[in-house]
Amino acid sequence: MRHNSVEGNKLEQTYMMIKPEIVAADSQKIGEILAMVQKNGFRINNLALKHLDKETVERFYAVHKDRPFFPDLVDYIISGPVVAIHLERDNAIVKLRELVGATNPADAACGTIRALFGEALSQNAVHASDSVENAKVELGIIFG
Ligand code: 3AN
Repeated sequence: MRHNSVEGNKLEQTYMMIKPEIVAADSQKIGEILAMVQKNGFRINNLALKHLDKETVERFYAVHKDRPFFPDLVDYIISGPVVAIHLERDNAIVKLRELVGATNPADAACGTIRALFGEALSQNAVHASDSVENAKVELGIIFG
């Protein structure tokens, strides 16, 4: 594990995904979200506009496969292109989850990405990995 100069702060990788409703809405929203990410000290290691296929999204959300919302979640993510982003900074997992806010935009803290851009629990603007291990799996699925 690499460490940066601040003791105790681990340099981590994470996966962020701007979801289809934002990409379809207008490109200004993508720019605003990327600016928030960069202002918060994240480095963009890889970024791509991708229209994911069903099999990839089913693997990506495999942890939710028995949940009632799984079919709708998969259909929604494949409904249009997403912006797939590989990010890096110290404590990236926690820092990005803070910046993104709670899963339900209605519960997301003021100024977070989901509070600003999310529309509903099922259309919450962005995805952010919830652990170092899951980030590694998700980055592998999306970027190979
Ligand atoms: P997070 O993205 O905050 O880690 P997860 O992993 O619990 O949240 O959920 C993955 C995605 O599934 C969420 N981003 C959300 O779009 C959707 N989701 C989660 N719970 C529900 C639910 N009860 N009804 C509909 N969609 C949900």
